Formats: sequence, C-alpha cells, structure tokens
Amino acid sequence: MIDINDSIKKITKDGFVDLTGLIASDTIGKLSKLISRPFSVTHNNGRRGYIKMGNQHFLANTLSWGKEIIDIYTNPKLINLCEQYTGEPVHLSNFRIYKTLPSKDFNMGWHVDNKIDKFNYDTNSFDVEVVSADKGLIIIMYLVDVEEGGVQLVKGSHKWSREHTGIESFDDFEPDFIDNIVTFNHKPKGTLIAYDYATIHRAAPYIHGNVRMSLFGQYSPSWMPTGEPILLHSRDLANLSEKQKQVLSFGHASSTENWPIGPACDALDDNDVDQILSKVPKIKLLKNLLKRR
Ligand SMILES: O=C(O)CCC(=O)C(=O)O
Ligand SMILES: [Fe+2]
Repeated sequence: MIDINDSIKKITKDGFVDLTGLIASDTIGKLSKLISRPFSVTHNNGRRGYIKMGNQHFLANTLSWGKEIIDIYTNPKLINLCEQYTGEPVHLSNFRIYKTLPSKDFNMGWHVDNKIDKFNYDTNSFDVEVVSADKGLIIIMYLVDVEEGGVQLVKGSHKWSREHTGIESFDDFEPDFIDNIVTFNHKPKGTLIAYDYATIHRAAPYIHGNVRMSLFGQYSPSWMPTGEPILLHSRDLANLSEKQKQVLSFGHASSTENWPIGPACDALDDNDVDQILSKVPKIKLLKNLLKRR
C-alpha cells in the first residue's frame, strides 16, 4: 500500500520515492500489448509508429493507443500525491513511452527539469528556460526488467539545485555529488519512481545489455505552461472524469510541440530503404542525391 503522507515525506527529504506497485502488473501487461505494434515501425508519412532520436525510440501519439495509458497517467493516487506535494492543481506537461538502446555514442547528461521548453519554429529546435520556482513531480515506470541504463538520481539535490539559477545541466558538478548518486539498475518491470523534477538526474550511460523501455510523465503546477499537445483517440473520450480532463489540459492550448522531433532521415527503417532502392529508378535516386545541398 502506498501512503501519500509517507511518500511526501520521502520526496521532501530525498527528492524521490519508490511507488512500485501503484500500477498493477496486469495493467502493465496490457500496456505492453497495446504498444508493441506501433513500436514495430517508424512514424513516417502517415504510418503511425515510433520516432527515432539518438539511441532512443519514442512512441508517437503516446496517449492514443489505449484508455489504459490515459488511466495510468491520471491515476487518482498519483495525481493526489502530485497535488499535495506541489500544493497546486497539476497537469501533464510532458509525457513519453520510450526505449533507450545501449550506445557508445549517446549519453544523457545530469540535468533538472524545472523548466519551460518551447519549440522555436525559426530554428526548428526547443528553447529552454529554467524556472527556479517550478515545483512538480516526474514519474518513470519501467516496462521491462532493467539491468543497465536505469534512472539515476542525486539524493537531496532538489534542496540545492534551484540555487544555481538558470542552470539546466549539472555535469560540471558531478565531483561534488558523486557520493549521493542512487541508481535504479537491476530492477523488475513495474518499478515506479517519482521524483521532484528539480532533483538532478539522468539515465545511466550503458553500452550493452537489454533495451530499456519506460513510461515517463511530468506533472506541473497549473501556473506553469500547458506543455506538449495531448492527442487523444475519440474511443477514449467518453466517461473521462473532470479530474482527468484537468490533468490532460482539456480546453487549454499546448505551449510547445511534442518531444522529440527527430531528423527526417531517421524515419526510414530498413524496409523503407529497401523499398526505395527497389522501387525508385537509380537514375532518379542519383538526381535527387545531387540536388541536395
Ligand atoms: O530515462 C531516464 O532515465 C531519464 C529521462 C529524463 O530525465 C528526461 O527525459 O528528462
Ligand atoms: Fe529529465
């Protein structure tokens, strides 16, 4: 049983709490089935699937694949915890279901997420503004057993990270906090961690082993911007509670784009490349190649 007061005490003290068990294992099993088809193809030219970025694959249209996904993100106990911790009504500002592949080339840096991301249509990238007063929770739930590459948190860092005004990346501070790192490796499917998103954290770098699959949700106080667009399936709209509508920002314009937006060339999977090579005449391919800058 998860006790809200006890969880708030733990987050206040350490910056995080283990909420494993909050989401039932058969719900996680159903979720895995719902997302296996879209995780089998890239999101490309009308074909709905996943978005590739670095060593990660992100489900596109995350909340559209089944009511179970909406119900996980709007779990009443979880929302109650977020609202009691922040002292404000909350909304889901960022969300993703993603795979993190072992890689020598890509690593996530130590960072905080008390910030506003805004997509800049001129530069085609996300502008970031760190907001010291922003206080909320992120959840990460493992959707597979995780041996390596798990989330790492710096215990107690939510108490001092905000003093470094405007700073998102904390890689340079690592020697100062190295003894306070808590790593969630060798943990079973269903492990669920909630943390104050001003706690310094990252995904542990890893170069071999199983692919990690996780569900991520960020809950922000109502005075922070709405965040990413939340695209839902009409199948799931009947019978949503008022609380669910609040968390899903019904009636509010989004304040940024869905993250991430990957390079277009990454949208081609091996079958797509084979199809191009077999269907498009070589002379045309060559002409297109030469037309490129
Ligand atoms: O995947 C993880 O372990 C951390 C993810 C994270 O920090 C983020 O997406 O902001
Ligand atoms: Fe993060």
